[in-house]
Amino acid sequence: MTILLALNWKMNKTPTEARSWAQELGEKYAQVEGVELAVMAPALDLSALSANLPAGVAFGGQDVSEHESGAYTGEVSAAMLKDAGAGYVVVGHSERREYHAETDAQVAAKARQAQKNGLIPIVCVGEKLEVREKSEHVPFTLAQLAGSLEGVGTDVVIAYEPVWAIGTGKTATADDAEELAAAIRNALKQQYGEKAAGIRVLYGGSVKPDNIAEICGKPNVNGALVGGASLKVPDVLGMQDAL
Ligand code: G2H
Repeated sequence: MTILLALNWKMNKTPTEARSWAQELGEKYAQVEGVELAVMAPALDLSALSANLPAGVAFGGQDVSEHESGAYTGEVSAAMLKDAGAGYVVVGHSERREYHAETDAQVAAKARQAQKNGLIPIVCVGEKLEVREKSEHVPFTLAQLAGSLEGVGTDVVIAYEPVWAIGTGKTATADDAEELAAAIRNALKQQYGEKAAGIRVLYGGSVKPDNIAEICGKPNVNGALVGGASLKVPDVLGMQDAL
């Protein structure tokens, strides 16, 4: 299965900065066999990415409305992302769940809306520190996954991101990542049967050039969702080379 290196810029980079970043990547980038690169950017940056990213590098949004269109001020629809050239969209990132009170049902509705419009949703799940400390991280994350995949088809990517490891510099060990990736893969098999085999399970949380190889080397981890280390092109190339 192709490894997916999904770069989550979060609320960073103006369209001008996005253009420079994409041009810099274009100057230095060479496709690595078996690795797919996708830039998950603020919606306003997508046209700069569309015009300047090197061929073969995908891009997408960081959130999408659960509604098709209409009176939802401030929202961005899946059709808009698709029309801008997006291939993917992140849904249910822990920052959306935490700061915008997104529920599993909403995350599932967003993922369904994305799929309906030809986008691949990257559905994020993962536990907070207090859950991990009670050793309830596996059942918690699987319950979140089940709720977030209600009615969602197999054209989906799952990202396991333990909240305590996000942007903190604390990385889960590769074995921690594998424990959950394996549990998620099992749950996917139960939900989708044979078709689950094609679903990529990513790990996210303080991934960088010096830890990506070990994490993505685990049998059930098929890539990474990377925040902080995605902002500079040399770090991205370093991660790609390490794979
Ligand atoms: C987790 C990750 C990207 P970071 O949110 O989604 O961010 O790599 O900065 O921990």
